[in-house]
Amino acid sequence: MPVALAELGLEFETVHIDLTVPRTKEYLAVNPRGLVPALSYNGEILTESGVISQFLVDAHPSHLEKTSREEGGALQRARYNFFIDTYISKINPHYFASMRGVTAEDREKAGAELVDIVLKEIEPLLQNAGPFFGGSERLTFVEVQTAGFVLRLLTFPKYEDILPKSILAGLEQKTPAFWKWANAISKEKSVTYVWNEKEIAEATLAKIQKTRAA
Ligand SMILES: N[C@@H](CCC(=O)N[C@@H](CS)C(=O)NCC(=O)O)C(=O)O
Repeated sequence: MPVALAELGLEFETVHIDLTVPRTKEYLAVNPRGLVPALSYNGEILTESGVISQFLVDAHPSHLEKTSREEGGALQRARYNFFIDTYISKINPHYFASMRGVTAEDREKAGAELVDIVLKEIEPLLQNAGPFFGGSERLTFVEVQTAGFVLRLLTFPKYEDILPKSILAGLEQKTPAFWKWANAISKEKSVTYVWNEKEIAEATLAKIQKTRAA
């Protein structure tokens, strides 16, 4: 969602929610699931980051994605959605598995599987990236929906306790198109402006250590 807001040049006000304590009654009235993000748009409350981004991109036609009525729009949207679905349904389960592994060995094994899945499922879809999806020079809706995961995948192996370091070497060697695409994403201002690496890494490690201990 932050990437969509930045790419669309929309003004917004941020309200921070402390996730280390139970949600307040006020926040549960905004999102009964208690999760962030939520967006208030002209008084309408929207939740679920993917849904919010799709709404913003639909409400503000831009370089990010064609409308379905534009020439080539329906097909472009199908290609974009296929990639996003592939990333979320095929890659993310392995990404989470390689964080949750109880021993370093479990995490190494899941990390190697993750690299193999990127090679099988994602690498073929990025052959014409330029540097972004489908040969685009600017971010597209594909990167809007996947950048947060990609940034985490490139960053967390730097903290050996979160993800194994071998993931980075594996991706660089085995999946050059993914590597180029992911690194291009990680240099974009619209992606990094909300990225506080240390804070996010520490919060993720604390959460994952609880899961590993459970
Ligand atoms: N599917 C939701 C997931 C949102 C989500 O898990 N948000 C995390 C922060 S990144 C959260 O609110 N965690 C608080 C909690 O689980 O109590 C979305 O994409 O919006």
